[in-house]
Amino acid sequence: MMMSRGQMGRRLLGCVVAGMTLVTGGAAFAESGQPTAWQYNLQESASPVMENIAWFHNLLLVIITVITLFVLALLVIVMVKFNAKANPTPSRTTHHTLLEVAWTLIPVLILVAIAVPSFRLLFLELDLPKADLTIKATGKQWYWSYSYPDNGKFEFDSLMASDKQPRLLGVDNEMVVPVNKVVRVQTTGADVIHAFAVPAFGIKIDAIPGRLNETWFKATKVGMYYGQCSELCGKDHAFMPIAVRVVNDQEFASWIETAKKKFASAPASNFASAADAAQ
Ligand SMILES: [Cu+2]
Repeated sequence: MMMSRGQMGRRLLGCVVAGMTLVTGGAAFAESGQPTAWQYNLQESASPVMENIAWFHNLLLVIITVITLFVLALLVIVMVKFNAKANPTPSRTTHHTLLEVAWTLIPVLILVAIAVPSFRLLFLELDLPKADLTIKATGKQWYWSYSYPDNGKFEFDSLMASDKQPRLLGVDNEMVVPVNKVVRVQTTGADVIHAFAVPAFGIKIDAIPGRLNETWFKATKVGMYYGQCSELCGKDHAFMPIAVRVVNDQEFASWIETAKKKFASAPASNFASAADAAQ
């Protein structure tokens, strides 16, 4: 049975909608806070910024899919209707004012429609709200050091632990933060440029020697969240993961007390001794 053009259009639209649902719903399968096997979508959001990034990503996915299908349809029409066999004597028409205005104006309007939420997202990421606590993350070859300047000023090193899961992401000392609190992360590099990135929080910021960068996140769910150094920084670049444990307020307070004692005697890590420890 032949399908009418309307039927075919509806069926095509059905396929697009089904595909979109699969892609956007795929996040539900991704385990929170870390990459999973066969993952093809973003990690599940665990901060307001990442929720906005995911929303913007899905919006762009819809827009580019519609544009791509529209262009594909035009190409197919041209190939079928206007090939030399089907259309032996081509029309010599040139210029169509309305059409030319339309294909200039419509893309401009699409870009403006994209720019508005894009700038809103940039401001959300870069305009730091009032922070509940500050953590300084220092990138070193090849591990991270975290200090808590407004919670007892202690500092500790966080090295990849090869016996811990998830593989290549587990560390000996995790960075610990309270849930639903605005955490200001200041980053710097002790030797070369590193980058502090945690996908579920939607943060990625360079850690540059001699400079203090800052970003923020508010973790909305307790749990473990993993990230990696995201700037090529030397031979063990792939082995300096970031592990963040999000806990409730009481757990955070008691962790602070333990950490103050545990890391009190630790000398402020200098490069040489830390490099020895990393061997
Ligand atoms: Cu690095």
